Amino acid sequence: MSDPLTIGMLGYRFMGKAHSNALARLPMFFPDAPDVERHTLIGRDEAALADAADRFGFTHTATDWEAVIDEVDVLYNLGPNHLHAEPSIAAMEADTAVLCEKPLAPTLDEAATMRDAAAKADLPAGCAFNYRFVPAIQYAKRLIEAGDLGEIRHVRGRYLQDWLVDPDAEWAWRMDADLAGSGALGDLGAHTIDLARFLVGNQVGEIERVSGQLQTFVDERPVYDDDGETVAEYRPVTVDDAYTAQAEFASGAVGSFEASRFATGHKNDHTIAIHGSDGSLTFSLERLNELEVLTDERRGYETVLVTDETDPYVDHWWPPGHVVGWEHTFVHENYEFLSAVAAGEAFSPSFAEAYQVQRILDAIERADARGAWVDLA
Ligand code: SOE
Repeated sequence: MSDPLTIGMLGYRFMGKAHSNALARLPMFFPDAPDVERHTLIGRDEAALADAADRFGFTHTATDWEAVIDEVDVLYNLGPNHLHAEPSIAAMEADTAVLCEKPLAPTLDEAATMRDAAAKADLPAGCAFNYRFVPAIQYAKRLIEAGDLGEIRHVRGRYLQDWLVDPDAEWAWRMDADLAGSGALGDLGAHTIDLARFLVGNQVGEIERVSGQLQTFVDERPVYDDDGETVAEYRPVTVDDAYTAQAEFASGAVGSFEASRFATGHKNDHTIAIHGSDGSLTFSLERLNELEVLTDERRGYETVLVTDETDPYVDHWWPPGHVVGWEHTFVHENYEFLSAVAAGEAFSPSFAEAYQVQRILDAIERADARGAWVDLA
């Protein structure tokens, strides 16, 4: 038996929990996944780190990522966006595979450096676009690639949340341009653009030009004292709260994309709709087991419950109709990524693919700044 792959994980909050849960689930549900050891959890606050390591099943903790990257086989980089480039590049230089959260980097230049380092290292370097691993999304890709929708004409994607509607909602790193790069555009739009490329890229080619509009509705936010009520200070919001963009694909297909943190009533509404000459489909994350499919012999959409044994990943879980959830996307993603690492094979979405997403995000920002379409071709 080969030694387990040792994991170093940078970050122990939301994404740390999601990926640790995935690692814990793998041996039970994906017995052919490589063995892994949750080795070192990395963060700054020692007390919080020790508590998280205990809950997430890590045997060691470290406050310095540089000391860890040589010691483990894989780095999970789940830190804020401004911490994506340096530890990921250093890990690859130390021959350590990397799974990095999205968007790849705050800026296009940093994303390019990460892409180049990955190409040089020739290791699996993956970007954690987890929504590719929803069974219904993979089922949709199969339909599109089998030609069931005919020639693809439209791709529409929106990612709507409402956690910033309240002007008293607390400031966070996601609202700072230096730490995050952009706001709704990078945090949410990156997922949509990646899904669009994943689903229809083989049919319609790359996005060749974009328009862009970015808007910030509340330009400063409170930071609260420990009591959670007294405002200690206000900090500026230097990123977008919402964006919209139009896109033209190489084939002439038309894209329209938007995201917001101010879409009252929408919690995590990531919807993608695709229309072709012979049919259409719509996926919505809040109903992630379903796909709305319209084919040319029908007058209306059919709701397909994508939970049959033959559907992607479903045979690892429950009988038909025993639905899966958001956390399962991370299990599937970790399964694919770790299998690629163990086999020494490439993983998709790679840093190179995530760089292409970043090019589009960057062009949308430039289009907004210029007030004109930007060419990418
Ligand atoms: C916050 O807006 C967030 O957690 C994103 O950062 C994730 O990528 C998305 O999946 C859910 O919303």
